[in-house]
Amino acid sequence: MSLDVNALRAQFPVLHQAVNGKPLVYLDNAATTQKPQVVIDAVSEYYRTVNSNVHRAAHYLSDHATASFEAARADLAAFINAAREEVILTKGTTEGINLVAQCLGRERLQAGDEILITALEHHANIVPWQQVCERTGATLQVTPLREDGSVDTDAFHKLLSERTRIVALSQVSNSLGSVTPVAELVKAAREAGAWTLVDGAQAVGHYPVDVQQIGCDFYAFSGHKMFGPTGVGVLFGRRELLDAMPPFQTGGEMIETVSFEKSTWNQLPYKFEPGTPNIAGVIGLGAATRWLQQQDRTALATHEDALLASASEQARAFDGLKIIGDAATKVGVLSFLLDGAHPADVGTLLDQQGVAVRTGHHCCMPLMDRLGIPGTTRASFSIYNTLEEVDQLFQALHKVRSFL
Ligand code: C6P
Repeated sequence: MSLDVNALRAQFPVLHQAVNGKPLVYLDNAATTQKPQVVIDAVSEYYRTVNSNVHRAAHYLSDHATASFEAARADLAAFINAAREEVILTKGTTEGINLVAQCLGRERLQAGDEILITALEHHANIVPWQQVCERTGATLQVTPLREDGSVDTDAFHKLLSERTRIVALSQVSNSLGSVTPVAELVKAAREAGAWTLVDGAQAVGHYPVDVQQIGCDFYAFSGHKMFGPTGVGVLFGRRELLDAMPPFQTGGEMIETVSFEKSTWNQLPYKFEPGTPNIAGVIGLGAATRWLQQQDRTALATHEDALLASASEQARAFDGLKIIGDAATKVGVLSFLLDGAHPADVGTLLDQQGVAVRTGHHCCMPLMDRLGIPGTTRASFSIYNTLEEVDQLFQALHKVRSFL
């Protein structure tokens, strides 16, 4: 069944506006996706009807808020095929990775150990591991990319050794769109005896994710990249590992008992959820999850593939445009450079025509260094974008070229 994109777009209020006097063409979906009305309603409904704290239920409102909050966790668990107590509610991908780096990396690694990442990682999947290395004496190994911007899996297998204790990989690159075969690499890493973390920030909004099928120990993602609110996300972790790890932050909620002499920790997942959580955000993310599950995911993926195929074809035919990252398997992202133009200027001139893109290093400075470029202009697509919008991007780019 083909997708009714207009019916889908009608559910996203923010898309229906003019920007700089032009209809908005929102192509910055890798930074954050827009929110459907059901998510906006779920957040405002919580504040309008049951606002109260969770897990402290001595009254009706708190009971209801707790039920909605925990229902969201159950939906998120089903969404990625995990057990409920393995779903830690976080602020987002960044916090999830920091949690693992701090509670596993810093605790268990020592000099001589290695952490293996790839050259296309976002800063969120580099800097926390660098910190682990600084504190423990471990070293960071970086898998290079092939010419087309995909992870060089042969090099990965060569870098993997008995010294590798942690492997941390993005499933989808935010700056190039390359898809990494994480299940294959995770399997090899586990056979080598390493713990594995997958950064799913750019994957969850594009296709179904099954952490059992990937086989990873940890999987981190952000709600705002899958049509949910900002400031909320998930860290999936294998129960036995989470059980064995010390807490991340301490305070209320995450304890079982506290005395002035000693404290003991709450059961999973609460051991890793100190303080009052982002209750409205979690409830909104639950609504986003249910909404996404109700869509025809195959039709959405086919539509997104068509958007990227059209964008790539027009990019290849565009004089003076160089695509940065042309891997055979890509989702959602067209990164490029225009001859003689700085990406920031291209972004500004596109914005003047109502086209929203991101420019710069996309929080991947080491990758840009390796590519020898200051950054790119990045158009990133989502399910509600249309083929006409892809055409509008290129019409706007023709104007940009004539201005420059
Ligand atoms: N990338 C982008 O424009 P947070 O900020 O915690 O929700 O997500 C961090 C993050 C981690 N990994 C990857 C692969 C990401 O793409 C991101 C966020 C955005 O590309 C904002 S920098």
